[in-house]
Amino acid sequence: MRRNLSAAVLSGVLAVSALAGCGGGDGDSGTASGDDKITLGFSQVGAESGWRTANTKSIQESAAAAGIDLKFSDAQGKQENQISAIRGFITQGVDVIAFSPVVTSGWDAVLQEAKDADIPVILTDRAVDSQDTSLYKTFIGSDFVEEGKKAGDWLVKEYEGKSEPVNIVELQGTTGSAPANDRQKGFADAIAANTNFKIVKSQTGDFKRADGKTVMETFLQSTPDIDVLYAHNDDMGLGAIEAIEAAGKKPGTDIKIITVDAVKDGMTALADGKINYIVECSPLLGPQLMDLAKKVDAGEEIPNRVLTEETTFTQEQAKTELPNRKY
Ligand code: GYE
Repeated sequence: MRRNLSAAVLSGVLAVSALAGCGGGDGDSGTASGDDKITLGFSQVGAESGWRTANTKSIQESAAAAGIDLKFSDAQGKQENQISAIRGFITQGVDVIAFSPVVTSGWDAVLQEAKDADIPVILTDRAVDSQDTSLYKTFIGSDFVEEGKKAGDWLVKEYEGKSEPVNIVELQGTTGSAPANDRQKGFADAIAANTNFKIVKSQTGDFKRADGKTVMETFLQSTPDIDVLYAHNDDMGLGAIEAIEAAGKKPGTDIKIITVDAVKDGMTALADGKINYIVECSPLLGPQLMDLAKKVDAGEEIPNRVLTEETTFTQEQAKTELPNRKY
């Protein structure tokens, strides 16, 4: 945009921003080069799930709509790739860095490097365990403990008044990731008072459909009397459905299934009766992220936590919602 302005206007704008720059903080470094387009470096986890694909699309489309120059990097599920992507963004001198940390720990050093370079960082979707919260400006995303709790609350209601044993198997998300840790905790807390509920197996399926299938196969072989599957995302649940059907059982009936995300494929299985309940987790974080990036770049105050609003779906609700589902 700046390129279309006359030289006179341009120098005026530069003078103002130079003055503003005297106050320190996070002025738009792009301004100094005569281009006021914000450059946002974004390091994505990978493409492990339908949720992730929808999240990537949301970020790319919203950046284009907001006139933000997005440098997008796919870490293919590896923390070391994310760390080098962030270091690359620092070297390039982007205005803002955002990333979705694959795991919670091990970020202090690279976040300190970004801070030393005066580049604000926005955590997107997943949290880090850094004690020093000044290493990032804000965290935008869901409350994963709450999601796990909603899953557990539904199960408690489902078996209300019944005292027979309920054998639960759990497919965890990526080991060490915030959603896996928190969805496990929220669920365990919610069912804790029900002494007849037992989590008989709990293993990671890395948020992937293929892994959900293979891990469920081993669960079915070792544990004949599974009543419930709690999967930390739809994709693992959908993979597990294939394993359950191959074992001659009826998903949703012989084994009750609860998942998290509510992507279209999950909602379809829910409407078809193969899943019993889904806790929504919205991947559509792009518009809010662009808004926050602009504000942080302008040195404006932003809240240190931006929470995503979400709901839950029963089979009946899924039938109504499915035609409107955007992802
Ligand atoms: O639930 C899962 C994805 O971090 C909230 O990551 C995200 C999770 C999401 O792979 O499907």
